[in-house]
Amino acid sequence: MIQATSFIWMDGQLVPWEEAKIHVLTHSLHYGLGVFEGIRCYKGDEGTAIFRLEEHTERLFRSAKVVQMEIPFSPKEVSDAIVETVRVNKLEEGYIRPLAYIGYGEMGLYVKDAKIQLSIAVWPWGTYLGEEGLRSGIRVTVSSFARHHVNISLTRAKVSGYYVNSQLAKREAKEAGFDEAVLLDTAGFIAEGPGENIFIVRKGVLKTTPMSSSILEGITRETILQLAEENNIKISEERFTRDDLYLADEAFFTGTAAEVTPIREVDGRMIGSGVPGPITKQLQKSFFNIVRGKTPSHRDWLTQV
Ligand code: PPE
Repeated sequence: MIQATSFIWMDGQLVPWEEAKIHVLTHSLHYGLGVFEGIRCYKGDEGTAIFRLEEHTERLFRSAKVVQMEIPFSPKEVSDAIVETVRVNKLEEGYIRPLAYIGYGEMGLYVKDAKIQLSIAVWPWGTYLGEEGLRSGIRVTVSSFARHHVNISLTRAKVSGYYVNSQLAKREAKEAGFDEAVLLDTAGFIAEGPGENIFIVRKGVLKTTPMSSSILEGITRETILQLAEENNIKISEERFTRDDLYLADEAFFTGTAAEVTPIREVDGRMIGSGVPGPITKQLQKSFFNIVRGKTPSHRDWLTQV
Protein backbone atom coordinates (compact mmCIF):
# COMPACT_ATOMS: atom_id res chain seq x y z
CA MET A 1 0.00 0.00 0.00
CA ILE A 2 1.05 3.53 -0.73
CA GLN A 3 2.34 5.39 2.30
CA ALA A 4 0.20 8.52 2.68
CA THR A 5 1.74 11.92 3.29
CA SER A 6 -0.15 15.01 4.51
CA PHE A 7 -1.00 17.12 1.45
CA ILE A 8 -1.55 16.81 -2.28
CA TRP A 9 -1.25 19.87 -4.47
CA MET A 10 -4.35 20.20 -6.67
CA ASP A 11 -4.76 23.09 -9.12
CA GLY A 12 -2.89 25.50 -6.92
CA GLN A 13 -4.14 24.41 -3.48
CA LEU A 14 -2.66 22.07 -0.92
CA VAL A 15 -5.44 19.62 -0.10
CA PRO A 16 -5.29 17.11 2.78
CA TRP A 17 -4.35 13.68 1.40
CA GLU A 18 -7.73 12.05 2.20
CA GLU A 19 -9.64 14.88 0.55
CA ALA A 20 -7.74 14.86 -2.74
CA LYS A 21 -10.69 13.52 -4.73
CA ILE A 22 -12.11 13.89 -8.23
CA HIS A 23 -15.44 13.06 -9.91
CA VAL A 24 -15.89 9.57 -11.35
CA LEU A 25 -16.69 11.13 -14.73
CA THR A 26 -13.28 12.77 -14.91
CA HIS A 27 -12.43 12.49 -18.59
CA SER A 28 -8.91 11.07 -18.22
CA LEU A 29 -10.13 8.24 -16.03
CA HIS A 30 -12.23 6.96 -18.94
CA TYR A 31 -10.00 7.57 -21.94
CA GLY A 32 -6.46 7.60 -20.53
CA LEU A 33 -5.36 10.97 -21.85
CA GLY A 34 -3.30 12.42 -19.07
CA VAL A 35 0.42 13.20 -18.90
CA PHE A 36 2.56 12.60 -15.89
CA GLU A 37 6.04 12.58 -14.43
CA GLY A 38 7.93 10.47 -11.95
CA ILE A 39 10.63 12.30 -10.03
CA ARG A 40 12.70 11.30 -7.02
CA CYS A 41 14.08 13.26 -4.13
CA TYR A 42 16.95 12.00 -2.01
CA LYS A 43 18.31 12.78 1.39
CA GLY A 44 21.88 14.00 1.17
CA ASP A 45 24.36 15.56 3.55
CA GLU A 46 22.80 18.98 2.95
CA GLY A 47 19.22 17.80 3.34
CA THR A 48 16.68 16.71 0.76
CA ALA A 49 17.22 17.47 -2.91
CA ILE A 50 15.11 16.80 -6.00
CA PHE A 51 16.98 15.14 -8.85
CA ARG A 52 16.79 16.89 -12.23
CA LEU A 53 13.63 18.79 -11.43
CA GLU A 54 13.90 21.18 -14.40
CA GLU A 55 14.30 18.33 -16.88
CA HIS A 56 11.25 16.52 -15.48
CA THR A 57 9.14 19.66 -15.58
CA GLU A 58 10.25 20.30 -19.14
CA ARG A 59 9.31 16.77 -20.14
CA LEU A 60 5.86 17.18 -18.56
CA PHE A 61 5.30 20.22 -20.77
CA ARG A 62 6.70 18.43 -23.83
CA SER A 63 4.31 15.51 -23.21
CA ALA A 64 1.43 17.98 -22.91
CA LYS A 65 2.45 19.72 -26.12
CA VAL A 66 2.55 16.49 -28.08
CA VAL A 67 -0.97 15.52 -27.03
CA GLN A 68 -2.24 19.11 -27.21
CA MET A 69 -3.09 19.62 -23.58
CA GLU A 70 -2.70 23.15 -22.32
CA ILE A 71 -1.38 23.04 -18.75
CA PRO A 72 -2.80 26.14 -17.04
CA PHE A 73 0.44 26.85 -15.15
CA SER A 74 3.91 27.88 -16.25
CA PRO A 75 6.86 25.47 -15.93
CA LYS A 76 8.25 27.71 -13.17
CA GLU A 77 4.95 27.52 -11.26
CA VAL A 78 4.96 23.74 -11.60
CA SER A 79 8.57 23.39 -10.42
CA ASP A 80 7.88 25.70 -7.48
CA ALA A 81 4.74 23.73 -6.60
CA ILE A 82 6.74 20.48 -6.65
CA VAL A 83 9.32 21.91 -4.24
CA GLU A 84 6.55 23.24 -2.01
CA THR A 85 4.73 19.89 -1.96
CA VAL A 86 7.89 18.04 -0.94
CA ARG A 87 8.57 20.66 1.72
CA VAL A 88 5.11 20.78 3.35
CA ASN A 89 5.01 17.01 3.51
CA LYS A 90 8.45 16.95 5.13
CA LEU A 91 9.34 14.18 2.70
CA GLU A 92 13.01 13.36 3.17
CA GLU A 93 13.32 10.81 0.43
CA GLY A 94 10.75 9.52 -2.01
CA TYR A 95 8.79 9.86 -5.19
CA ILE A 96 7.00 12.81 -6.77
CA ARG A 97 4.09 12.34 -9.18
CA PRO A 98 2.77 15.33 -11.10
CA LEU A 99 -0.23 14.48 -13.29
CA ALA A 100 -2.02 16.72 -15.78
CA TYR A 101 -5.44 15.40 -16.69
CA ILE A 102 -8.68 16.31 -18.40
CA GLY A 103 -11.24 17.14 -15.76
CA TYR A 104 -14.93 16.53 -15.28
CA GLY A 105 -17.48 18.15 -17.58
CA GLU A 106 -17.52 16.66 -21.02
CA MET A 107 -17.52 13.08 -22.27
CA GLY A 108 -16.70 11.65 -25.67
CA LEU A 109 -13.46 11.62 -27.58
CA TYR A 110 -13.46 15.15 -28.86
CA VAL A 111 -13.40 17.62 -26.03
CA LYS A 112 -12.66 21.19 -26.86
CA ASP A 113 -13.18 23.28 -23.78
CA ALA A 114 -12.37 20.71 -21.13
CA LYS A 115 -10.54 21.91 -18.08
CA ILE A 116 -6.97 20.65 -17.75
CA GLN A 117 -6.15 19.96 -14.13
CA LEU A 118 -2.87 19.36 -12.40
CA SER A 119 -2.05 17.43 -9.26
CA ILE A 120 1.22 16.77 -7.48
CA ALA A 121 1.48 13.96 -4.95
CA VAL A 122 4.58 12.83 -3.06
CA TRP A 123 5.19 9.77 -0.95
CA PRO A 124 8.04 7.63 0.37
CA TRP A 125 8.82 4.98 -2.24
CA GLY A 126 11.69 2.57 -1.73
CA THR A 127 13.45 0.59 -4.43
CA TYR A 128 11.30 -0.30 -7.45
CA LEU A 129 12.81 -3.69 -8.21
CA GLY A 130 13.96 -4.52 -4.67
CA GLU A 131 17.09 -3.87 -2.60
CA GLU A 132 18.40 -7.26 -3.60
CA GLY A 133 17.73 -6.44 -7.26
CA LEU A 134 19.75 -3.22 -7.01
CA ARG A 135 22.63 -5.10 -5.40
CA SER A 136 22.70 -8.40 -7.23
CA GLY A 137 20.64 -7.88 -10.36
CA ILE A 138 17.22 -9.04 -11.55
CA ARG A 139 15.84 -11.76 -13.81
CA VAL A 140 13.92 -10.54 -16.84
CA THR A 141 12.05 -11.98 -19.79
CA VAL A 142 11.34 -10.72 -23.29
CA SER A 143 7.67 -9.86 -23.40
CA SER A 144 5.07 -11.17 -25.83
CA PHE A 145 3.77 -7.58 -25.90
CA ALA A 146 5.55 -5.13 -28.19
CA ARG A 147 6.33 -1.55 -27.25
CA HIS A 148 4.07 1.08 -28.86
CA HIS A 149 4.67 1.73 -32.54
CA VAL A 150 5.73 5.30 -33.33
CA ASN A 151 2.81 5.63 -35.69
CA ILE A 152 0.27 4.41 -33.14
CA SER A 153 1.34 6.31 -30.06
CA LEU A 154 3.44 9.40 -29.64
CA THR A 155 6.04 7.64 -27.58
CA ARG A 156 8.03 10.69 -26.49
CA ALA A 157 5.08 11.72 -24.37
CA LYS A 158 4.56 10.14 -20.97
CA VAL A 159 0.85 9.50 -21.39
CA SER A 160 -1.18 7.65 -18.74
CA GLY A 161 -3.00 5.40 -21.21
CA TYR A 162 0.25 4.06 -22.65
CA TYR A 163 0.83 2.28 -19.39
CA VAL A 164 -1.85 -0.31 -20.14
CA ASN A 165 0.76 -1.86 -22.45
CA SER A 166 3.38 -1.62 -19.68
CA GLN A 167 1.07 -3.24 -17.16
CA LEU A 168 0.25 -6.14 -19.47
CA ALA A 169 3.95 -6.77 -20.05
CA LYS A 170 4.85 -6.46 -16.38
CA ARG A 171 2.01 -8.72 -15.23
CA GLU A 172 2.95 -11.39 -17.77
CA ALA A 173 6.59 -11.31 -16.62
CA LYS A 174 5.79 -11.34 -12.90
CA GLU A 175 3.30 -14.18 -13.24
CA ALA A 176 5.88 -16.23 -15.13
CA GLY A 177 8.22 -15.78 -12.15
CA PHE A 178 10.47 -13.01 -13.49
CA ASP A 179 11.19 -9.65 -11.88
CA GLU A 180 10.57 -7.51 -14.96
CA ALA A 181 9.80 -7.56 -18.70
CA VAL A 182 11.78 -6.30 -21.70
CA LEU A 183 9.71 -5.12 -24.65
CA LEU A 184 10.76 -5.40 -28.28
CA ASP A 185 9.71 -2.73 -30.74
CA THR A 186 7.44 -3.72 -33.63
CA ALA A 187 10.49 -4.34 -35.86
CA GLY A 188 11.75 -6.88 -33.32
CA PHE A 189 14.61 -4.90 -31.78
CA ILE A 190 15.00 -4.35 -28.05
CA ALA A 191 13.07 -1.24 -27.01
CA GLU A 192 12.88 -0.85 -23.23
CA GLY A 193 11.25 -2.10 -20.04
CA PRO A 194 7.65 -1.32 -19.02
CA GLY A 195 8.97 1.62 -17.00
CA GLU A 196 12.70 1.64 -17.70
CA ASN A 197 15.24 2.24 -20.45
CA ILE A 198 17.74 -0.51 -21.09
CA PHE A 199 21.52 -0.62 -21.55
CA ILE A 200 23.91 -3.43 -22.44
CA VAL A 201 27.69 -3.66 -22.38
CA ARG A 202 29.49 -5.74 -25.00
CA LYS A 203 33.26 -5.78 -25.39
CA GLY A 204 33.59 -2.64 -23.30
CA VAL A 205 31.04 -0.60 -25.28
CA LEU A 206 27.93 0.69 -23.55
CA LYS A 207 24.91 0.43 -25.84
CA THR A 208 21.39 1.72 -25.50
CA THR A 209 18.33 1.92 -27.71
CA PRO A 210 18.52 5.05 -29.89
CA MET A 211 16.06 7.92 -29.69
CA SER A 212 14.92 7.09 -33.23
CA SER A 213 13.18 4.12 -31.64
CA SER A 214 9.83 4.14 -29.83
CA ILE A 215 11.20 4.66 -26.33
CA LEU A 216 10.49 7.25 -23.68
CA GLU A 217 13.22 9.89 -23.55
CA GLY A 218 14.42 8.81 -20.15
CA ILE A 219 16.11 11.35 -17.93
CA THR A 220 18.06 8.62 -16.14
CA ARG A 221 19.08 7.29 -19.57
CA GLU A 222 20.49 10.68 -20.47
CA THR A 223 22.16 10.95 -17.05
CA ILE A 224 23.89 7.59 -17.53
CA LEU A 225 25.05 8.48 -21.05
CA GLN A 226 26.55 11.68 -19.70
CA LEU A 227 28.26 9.89 -16.80
CA ALA A 228 29.61 7.24 -19.17
CA GLU A 229 31.11 9.92 -21.37
CA GLU A 230 32.71 11.62 -18.40
CA ASN A 231 34.15 8.26 -17.30
CA ASN A 232 35.59 7.65 -20.79
CA ILE A 233 33.34 4.67 -21.40
CA LYS A 234 32.62 4.15 -25.11
CA ILE A 235 28.95 4.67 -25.85
CA SER A 236 26.76 3.77 -28.76
CA GLU A 237 23.10 4.58 -29.26
CA GLU A 238 22.06 1.91 -31.71
CA ARG A 239 19.44 -0.76 -32.16
CA PHE A 240 20.30 -4.18 -30.83
CA THR A 241 18.63 -7.54 -30.99
CA ARG A 242 17.29 -10.01 -28.49
CA ASP A 243 20.36 -12.20 -28.94
CA ASP A 244 22.65 -9.19 -28.43
CA LEU A 245 20.96 -8.88 -25.07
CA TYR A 246 21.38 -12.62 -24.34
CA LEU A 247 25.08 -12.33 -25.25
CA ALA A 248 25.76 -9.10 -23.37
CA ASP A 249 28.60 -9.00 -20.84
CA GLU A 250 26.48 -6.67 -18.71
CA ALA A 251 22.95 -5.27 -18.82
CA PHE A 252 20.95 -2.87 -16.71
CA PHE A 253 17.76 -0.87 -16.56
CA THR A 254 17.51 2.85 -15.83
CA GLY A 255 14.55 4.87 -14.64
CA THR A 256 13.51 7.28 -11.96
CA ALA A 257 11.71 4.54 -10.08
CA ALA A 258 14.14 1.74 -11.06
CA GLU A 259 17.25 3.95 -10.65
CA VAL A 260 20.13 1.82 -12.02
CA THR A 261 19.15 -1.83 -11.67
CA PRO A 262 21.49 -4.54 -12.96
CA ILE A 263 20.04 -7.41 -15.01
CA ARG A 264 21.62 -10.75 -14.20
CA GLU A 265 19.53 -13.10 -16.32
CA VAL A 266 17.36 -12.87 -19.46
CA ASP A 267 15.07 -15.77 -20.43
CA GLY A 268 17.23 -18.28 -18.60
CA ARG A 269 20.51 -16.96 -20.11
CA MET A 270 22.97 -15.69 -17.55
CA ILE A 271 24.29 -12.22 -18.32
CA GLY A 272 28.09 -12.19 -18.05
CA SER A 273 28.98 -14.15 -14.96
CA GLY A 274 25.55 -13.60 -13.39
CA VAL A 275 26.59 -10.73 -11.16
CA PRO A 276 26.60 -6.98 -11.88
CA GLY A 277 29.61 -6.18 -14.09
CA PRO A 278 32.25 -3.49 -13.57
CA ILE A 279 30.77 -0.82 -15.86
CA THR A 280 27.30 -1.28 -14.38
CA LYS A 281 28.71 -1.01 -10.87
CA GLN A 282 30.79 2.04 -11.70
CA LEU A 283 27.85 3.90 -13.27
CA GLN A 284 25.46 2.84 -10.51
CA LYS A 285 27.91 4.13 -7.93
CA SER A 286 28.38 7.48 -9.69
CA PHE A 287 24.60 7.80 -10.01
CA PHE A 288 23.92 7.23 -6.31
CA ASN A 289 26.79 9.49 -5.26
CA ILE A 290 25.35 12.30 -7.36
CA VAL A 291 21.69 11.93 -6.33
CA ARG A 292 22.67 11.87 -2.67
CA GLY A 293 24.95 14.88 -3.11
CA LYS A 294 28.05 12.94 -2.09
CA THR A 295 30.22 14.39 -4.81
CA PRO A 296 30.80 17.98 -5.93
CA SER A 297 30.09 17.06 -9.56
CA HIS A 298 26.66 17.73 -11.02
CA ARG A 299 25.35 19.73 -8.10
CA ASP A 300 23.42 21.54 -10.85
CA TRP A 301 21.21 18.44 -11.14
CA LEU A 302 19.98 18.86 -7.56
CA THR A 303 17.32 21.24 -6.35
CA GLN A 304 17.67 21.66 -2.61
CA VAL A 305 14.27 21.59 -0.87
N1 PPE B 1 10.60 4.15 -20.21
C1 PPE B 1 9.34 4.14 -19.69
C2 PPE B 1 8.27 3.50 -20.48
C3 PPE B 1 9.11 4.73 -18.45
O1 PPE B 1 7.88 4.73 -17.96
C4 PPE B 1 10.18 5.30 -17.72
C5 PPE B 1 9.93 5.92 -16.37
C6 PPE B 1 11.46 5.30 -18.30
C7 PPE B 1 11.63 4.71 -19.54
C8 PPE B 1 12.64 5.95 -17.64
O2 PPE B 1 12.51 7.35 -17.67
P1 PPE B 1 13.17 8.28 -16.56
O3 PPE B 1 12.41 8.06 -15.30
O4 PPE B 1 13.02 9.65 -17.09
O5 PPE B 1 14.58 7.87 -16.42
N2 PPE B 1 8.93 5.28 -15.61
C9 PPE B 1 8.34 5.97 -14.47
C10 PPE B 1 7.10 5.25 -13.97
C11 PPE B 1 7.29 4.04 -13.12
C12 PPE B 1 6.00 3.56 -12.46
O6 PPE B 1 5.87 2.35 -12.27
O7 PPE B 1 5.14 4.38 -12.12
C13 PPE B 1 9.35 6.23 -13.38
O8 PPE B 1 10.40 5.58 -13.32
O9 PPE B 1 9.11 7.13 -12.59
